[in-house]
Amino acid sequence: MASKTLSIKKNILSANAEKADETRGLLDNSNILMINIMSSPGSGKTSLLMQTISHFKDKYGIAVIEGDVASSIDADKILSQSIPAVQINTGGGCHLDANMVRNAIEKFDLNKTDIIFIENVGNLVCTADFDLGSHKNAVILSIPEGDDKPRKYPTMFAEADIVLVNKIDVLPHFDFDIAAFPELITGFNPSADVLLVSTKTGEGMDKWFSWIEAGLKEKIKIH
Ligand SMILES: Nc1nc2c(ncn2[C@@H]2O[C@H](COP(=O)(O)OP(=O)(O)O)[C@@H](O)[C@H]2O)c(=O)[nH]1
Ligand SMILES: [Mg+2]
Repeated sequence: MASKTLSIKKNILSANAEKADETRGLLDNSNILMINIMSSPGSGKTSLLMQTISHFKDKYGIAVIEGDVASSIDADKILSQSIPAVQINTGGGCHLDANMVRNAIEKFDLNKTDIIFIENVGNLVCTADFDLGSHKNAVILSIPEGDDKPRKYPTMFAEADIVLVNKIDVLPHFDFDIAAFPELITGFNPSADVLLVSTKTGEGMDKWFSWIEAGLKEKIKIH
């Protein structure tokens, strides 16, 4: 029975990976960078996106895919900045998959798009298992969640291209060992960048913006 379950999971993941690769090809042909943002609920994904859109919207074509179990609260926030946004409701599912993302992408005008951000469903468990066709994975951990989360949810942090430690403004109120944190991440994932940010005060956000622009340049060089 266990081996049957394993083989079904393998089939689902390989069909998903195929669709994700096809999507990456489509985006590469259109010179679009797609960034998948993952974290637990409340760590600051939508806040990060709102600041990022304000910073870049006059310079780049931005589109956003919002994933949540229910509601269109986050897509409505993005739409308030006059940016194209598609809300996906998983109806209980804990992650987005490559098919859902592809259907959402079809709704955007790709000729007017340079960057697509995905706000994945909030949790640190299952989102990282599913390739969505993105080029980069950004994982947010906020200070109140505690510095032990990478050890409890290692897959998420192992899949990250960048780890953003958000809510750095509230650091004095929590026992979060910020000095040891970059080394902890390096242990899981030597190539991940670690940035300390606050979407509230703007601290560190310039480095996040530079990281995005480096990703755009890297894409143009490759294709
Ligand atoms: N103090 C502080 N609060 C923040 C920061 N970023 C987000 N928040 C707050 O955290 C809560 C959840 O943020 P949200 O962006 O909705 O998180 P999401 O669920 O990951 O999309 C909101 O009340 C935000 O105002 C930050 O850098 N500092
Ligand atoms: Mg959100």
